[in-house]
Amino acid sequence: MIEGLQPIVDSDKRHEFENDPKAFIERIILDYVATSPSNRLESFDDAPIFEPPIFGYAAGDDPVFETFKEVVHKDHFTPREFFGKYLSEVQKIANPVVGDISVVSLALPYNRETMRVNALENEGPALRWNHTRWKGQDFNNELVTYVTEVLAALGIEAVAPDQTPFFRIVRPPEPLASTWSQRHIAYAAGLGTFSLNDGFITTKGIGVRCNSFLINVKLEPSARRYTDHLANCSFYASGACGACIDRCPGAAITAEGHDKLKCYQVLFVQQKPWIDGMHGPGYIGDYAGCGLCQTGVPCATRIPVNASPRQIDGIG
Ligand code: B12
Ligand code: SF4
Ligand code: SF4
Repeated sequence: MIEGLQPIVDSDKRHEFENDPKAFIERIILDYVATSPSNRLESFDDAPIFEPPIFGYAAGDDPVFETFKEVVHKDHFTPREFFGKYLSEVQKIANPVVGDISVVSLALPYNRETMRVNALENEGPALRWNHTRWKGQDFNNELVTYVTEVLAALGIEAVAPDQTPFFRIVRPPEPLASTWSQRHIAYAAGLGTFSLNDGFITTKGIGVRCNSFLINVKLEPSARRYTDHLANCSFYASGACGACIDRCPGAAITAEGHDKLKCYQVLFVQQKPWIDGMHGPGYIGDYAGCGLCQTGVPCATRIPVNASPRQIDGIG
């Protein structure tokens, strides 16, 4: 706990947390995902947006976070940098003494029917995928806010980096990136690897959205059960596949990888007619959401069989 904070504590819940912090965190998140009306597609029979998430953990001082300044962006924060900045600039604690920090990462699988209907599309996203993109991210934001508030009420400091003013998406003309890349965080926390199309493949597949928060408590890190950052993709693991190349309506994916600028053009220009109502009413958000490379592909809902994840802990 941070020096100088005055928690208002529910002692039973605090005890439950101290007894098994991971079990407590997972329980409150799974309950929220199961019961929150915000995790519902109200235009689609109130179906859940997300299935129950999977969880991964990383130590805040894992050296892999330093490497993200090179492989993501020079301004990408380490967990310790973020926590320190949050405590001093948001909580206004002078010279905070921060002890152990852990990273909690979640991957929330899309509802199976959403995956099915988007797989039937070839030029732009299904309406249900579009609602999932925007309402799903609203839910993700609400979820981490809820979790950090529950923890704060127990006197445990926690923060979701992408909900702070320090989070920033880096946009063109700079290469697209951010100061807290959820997929790199998920990689560090053992949840999966990247792929030919840059998408993140977990044991629940590539059809997931990622989320994370930091907590001022030591938690046992998860093993990284892969040899490198591309191991879950068949294209790199065995030379097979490449199915996402044909799925992309904008030729943004080739054997050389994912062209982010082309993808950005598809989202904001090529698929604008979807937002303008040319493919039926009801599309919402700043862009329609595409995701064709994440549906109708062998990695959509699992690690594909001919990828070769192996148990090598701590490599990365
Ligand atoms: C900017 C952004 C975009 C940009 C750029 C995407 C990109 N590849 O970075 C654009 C507009 C193109 C985009 C498109 C989409 N996005 Co987007 N986007 C983001 C955002 C806001 C930041 C991403 C970021 O920081 N990228 C950093 C760069 C550097 O990542 P990168 O180039 O992929 O990283 C490579 C290097 O690091 C390299 N590498 C080299 N050496 C090493 C060594 C190591 C150890 C490692 C780990 C890596 C590595 O490997 C990586 C893969 O090639 C995140 C939200 C967030 N806060 O994270 C969502 C996010 C990435 N988007 C998401 C989604 C779903 C989409 C879309 C489907 C649209 C939609 N419906 O939302 C498409 C899919 C595009 C695709 N094929 O991946 C999801 C991804 C889910 C998943 N399973 O992968 C995220 C995580 C949002 C979320 N909360 O879940 N997005
Ligand atoms: S469709 Fe195939 S090549 Fe593309 S990301 Fe998935 S496993 Fe890799
Ligand atoms: S999100 Fe759409 S445009 Fe972008 S790479 Fe995937 S299929 Fe192509």
